[in-house]
Amino acid sequence: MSTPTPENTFYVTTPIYYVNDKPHLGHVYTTMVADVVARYHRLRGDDTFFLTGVDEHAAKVSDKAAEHGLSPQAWADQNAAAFRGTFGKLEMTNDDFVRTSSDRHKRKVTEYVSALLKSGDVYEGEYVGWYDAGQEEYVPENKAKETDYKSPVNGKPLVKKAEKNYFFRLSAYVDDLLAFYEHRDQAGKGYVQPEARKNEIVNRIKEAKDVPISRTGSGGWGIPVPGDEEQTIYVWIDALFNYLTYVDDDDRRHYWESGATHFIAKDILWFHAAIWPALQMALAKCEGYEWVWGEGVQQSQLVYSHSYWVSDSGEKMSKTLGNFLDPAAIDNYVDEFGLDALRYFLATRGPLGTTDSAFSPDLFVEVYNNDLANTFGNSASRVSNMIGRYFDGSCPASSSGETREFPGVINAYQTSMQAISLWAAVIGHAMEAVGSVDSYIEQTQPFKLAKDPANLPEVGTILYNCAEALRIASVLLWPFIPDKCEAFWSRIGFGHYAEQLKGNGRGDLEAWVKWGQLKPGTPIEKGEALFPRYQVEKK
Ligand code: ME8
Repeated sequence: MSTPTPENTFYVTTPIYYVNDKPHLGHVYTTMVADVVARYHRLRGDDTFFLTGVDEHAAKVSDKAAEHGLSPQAWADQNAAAFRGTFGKLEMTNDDFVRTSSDRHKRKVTEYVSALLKSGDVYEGEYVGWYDAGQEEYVPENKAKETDYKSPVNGKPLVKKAEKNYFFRLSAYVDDLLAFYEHRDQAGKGYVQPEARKNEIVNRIKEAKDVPISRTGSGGWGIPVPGDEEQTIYVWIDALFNYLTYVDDDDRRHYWESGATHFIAKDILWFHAAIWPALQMALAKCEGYEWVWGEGVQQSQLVYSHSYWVSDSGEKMSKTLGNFLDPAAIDNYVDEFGLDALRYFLATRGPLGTTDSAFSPDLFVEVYNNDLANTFGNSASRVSNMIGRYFDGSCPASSSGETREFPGVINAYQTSMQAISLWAAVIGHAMEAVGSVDSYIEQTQPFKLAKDPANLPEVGTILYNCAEALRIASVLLWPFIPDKCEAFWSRIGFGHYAEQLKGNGRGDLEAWVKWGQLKPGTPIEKGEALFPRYQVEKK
């Protein structure tokens, strides 16, 4: 095996989701995007690790558990199973599944916080704030001012209260964070993507103060501050460390060292853009943890922060608003159109950039018919039908022996995938190879030529070229629509691609997109339409 380098090792993560409730489209979306990217890297042959999971120690989890008369752990178990189940059904290829209540995670977080206490970057202090006694919570200064220092819930005066707390010395890392951002910008690979989100973060970093990282009164739900059982580590600090706890062992540490790609949405950018790298810098100063902030991390770690799925009326889909597509609604789409159609739609029409996307059922059908049924699905049927009719279902040979490589398409696809421009990769490039098959058929008219048996060698050349171009396109499309590509491969004698990729195995994209691998004489099965056209009922 080759030596791991940041170039051929890839680590991709999603946020770990709160288990106060079941998953919804927003969670499925981020995990799906990470899955497409992870599959692409495995297809290239990269040593890839894809991590997703759940965040359990939040107060809203124990509150919800109490409402249901369950222990926080029992409630977390139930919802963690729902997340795992949904991701499993959607064939996400995560290599592990984080649970923050696992022994592994708790043990490591305790070790990290102990080291930070020792180095002094976590210290004991006093938190002073406006306390709402009825709600048993602090109200931030700006909120308190808005309500004239009265409880927003019961109107009683808020009281100024001081409480023992542990703090993370974020203010000591302001200069290092700014230098890190600068360094990455100069190297042309910004830490925060898309670039447009960076400025607001940099301005906020300049003002950063130390942050409280513990709380009391969690009723034992959470990880205790080492040496102080009364205090629990704040859920966000516990959660951010997941990216490290699950790869902090001899077999997996090289993934961390290659620099993670963290997918998140804009709601949680501050934690990932400022607190997370500062925690890494602080930990790396502690004995035995230098590797946490090594070269590969400094050069390659990045946070990709996408926008929101919103409802038709433009509101963010969320658990609290209850306006999300829940697992049952997601299942309906999968039953009606197939899993690949959902994957394709989310990956190409989702809010990956800086604008929100509305989930519209009409657009879903339109995209399904235009992008999948009428292109890849239709071309695959046409070509295999003609091979069936004129060559008895046996792959013809190219009599001209011409080579029709697609270097432009393939390079552009690779560049787009590396830049996480999924839309450009698939619609701009991979589908271009499919489109070229359609226009080539229109130009050469094999169905007309075939009327004269003397033309069969020429028809054979045309159909060979078509089938081979579709095979190459299917390799590029696999991260997006894996099931249909695998079905297509098994029909054209390339079932071994699927075998090789099974169980998160690695492919060989460069070799697989080379022209001329389809073997004349191979039986080509017609099979059913890969994406049958969806008839919209007339109103
Ligand atoms: O924030 N559109 O968990 P969470 C797009 N536990 N993506 C959405 C979305 C929407 N409408 N709604 C949610 C937490 N998401 C913490 C994270 S990480 C160390 C701790 C996705 O359950 C998106 O990825 O609230 C967002 O960042 C995440 O779910 C928030 O999930």
